[in-house]
Amino acid sequence: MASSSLAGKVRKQPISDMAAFRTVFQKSKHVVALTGAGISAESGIPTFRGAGGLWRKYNAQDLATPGAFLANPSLVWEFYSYRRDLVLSKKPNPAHHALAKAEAQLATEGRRLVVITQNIDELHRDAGTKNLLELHGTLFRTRCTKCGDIAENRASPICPALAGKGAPDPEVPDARIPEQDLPRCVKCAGLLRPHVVWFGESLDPDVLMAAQQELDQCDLCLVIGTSSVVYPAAMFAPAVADRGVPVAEFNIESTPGTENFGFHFEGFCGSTLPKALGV
Ligand code: BJW
Ligand code: ZN
Repeated sequence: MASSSLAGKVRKQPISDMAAFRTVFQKSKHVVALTGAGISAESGIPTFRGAGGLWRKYNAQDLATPGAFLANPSLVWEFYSYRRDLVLSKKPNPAHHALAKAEAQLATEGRRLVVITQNIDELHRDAGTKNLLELHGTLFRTRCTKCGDIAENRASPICPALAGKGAPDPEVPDARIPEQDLPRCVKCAGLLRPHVVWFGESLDPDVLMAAQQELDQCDLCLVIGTSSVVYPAAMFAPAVADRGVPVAEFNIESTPGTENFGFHFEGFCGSTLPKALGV
């Protein structure tokens, strides 16, 4: 294993030895898989950053803020309405299935695999993952901005005014839907918003605590398809590595987290992950 000096610390370069990883995996009793947008890329869902991260002329991360919703709820609803419809037409891919199969297989041996995802597309659930923590919420729940009611919602369109709206092409004009015609609460008629976690908002403390417990107890961590730049998720795997637990990254490129991890498997996770998990 090669070493490098970085900011005064001697770091080992991650290795991509699948046989060595398999040995670690077979001995592990409690595996945490931390996933991001890259795991759904092969299902046809754009990632948040990079080439797929533009919707019309906007960066996805500029729309995923409470300020953007306050300033222009119509625009933000168009963005989420588009993504809801897109996701409803997509299916889990071999990487989602590999995690679900591995979870079921490990369970028969008294071992545990849990998925902690930053994704809001529910594709892990669709693949059959049971041990699932969704850090950033889901596209298919709404929350009332007035009374706080949280409700499941898979309607397409979510309201008549959003029918046919939300096209991603840069030349499409914003729909400028009046607020009273946007999704409204059935209990109090307040304006609904997607029940997701935007920048500057706190994560659900119960979900965060449950994730922390899994991370504290795991003896192997997989980091799959995330750019590892959004906190608090970005600090989870480095903290696990700091306590000497093996961490394996699956990504098409290096990330700011890579140098912290023992294994790095470069490539499409729909190919690398099933091999790594032997499913
Ligand atoms: C493949 C592949 C293939 C492609 N196979 N791989 C500490 C320091 C600095 C800042 C902060 C900090 N703590 C908090 C902050 C502020 C902020 C933050 O992190 N900012 C950073 C950007 C600097 N965090 C927050 O505000 C969080 N709240 C919080 O911490 O509250 C307390 C607090 C607030 C403020 C200050 C301090 C404390 C909330 C974060 C919520 C993030 N929400 C979003 C939107 C959700 C709804 C929606 O989707 O619309 O979540 S942002 C967006 O990023 C989304 C994603 O879940 C998240 C992570 O993105 P992800 O999944 O990594 O996707 P990409 O696109 O970035 O990467 C894809 C990867 O896949 C790439 O690496 C590709 O290479 C790879 N890939 N195809 C394998 N086939
Ligand atoms: Zn309400």
